[in-house]
Amino acid sequence: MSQRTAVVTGASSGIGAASARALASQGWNVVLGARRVDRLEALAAEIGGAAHHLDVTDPASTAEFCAQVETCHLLVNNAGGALGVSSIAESDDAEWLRMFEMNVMSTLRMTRGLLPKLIASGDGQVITIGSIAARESYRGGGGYNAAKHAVASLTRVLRIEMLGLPVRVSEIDPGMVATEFSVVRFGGDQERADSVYAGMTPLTAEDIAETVTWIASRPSHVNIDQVLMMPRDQSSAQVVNRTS
Ligand code: 8X3
Repeated sequence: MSQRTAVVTGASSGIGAASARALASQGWNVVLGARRVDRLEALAAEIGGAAHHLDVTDPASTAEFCAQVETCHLLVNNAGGALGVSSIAESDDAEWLRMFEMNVMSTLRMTRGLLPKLIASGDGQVITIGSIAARESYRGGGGYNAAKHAVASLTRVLRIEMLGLPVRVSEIDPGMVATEFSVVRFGGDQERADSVYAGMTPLTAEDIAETVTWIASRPSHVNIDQVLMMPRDQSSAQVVNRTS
């Protein structure tokens, strides 16, 4: 079989970079997209993939990126993130809109942009990285919970609309994962970000990447719809054991 191509968004770090590495190690040709092109190019040199600038919050950048992808069998919608922990009463419109751009519109535009190529591949797959925040609401989660719930809805609608077409649709919803996620959420405050994982053992980006490659390697008649992945120390969004 000829080499299959996977596109990974947010591939410069964390779950995106780990997924790109894991897919490449299983023989996939990987096309990496992210804003930090220097990091992307270093990763592409390491794993043998292609790297293109991609700002998933910018429709023109997304369109340009998708046009550079010749064939696509797998899209990993990984780019996304949270900004702050404001209450609803104190929420900031700009922060909410940014989170909807980062998580919802990005997933929509990337998926829509590559869908013709995924269908044309004859055996396409979309794997979207959701979150426990797509399933539960928590204090201070406002904009992020709403955005990830929207991503989950989009994913489920896509699953329905792909019936009869050769495209599988999956969502992985991780709980706490030690990546740059919390550093970004807290505006670069590393100490505050570290405190999120204090006394507990979070998942790693590689743990999620293993699930990406597992889903991607199921036989083509098997669709893994949703996977909820939590660290042993976490049983729900806000119930965490901190004695480890
Ligand atoms: C990240 C998990 O619990 O911070 O998506 O929302 S959480």
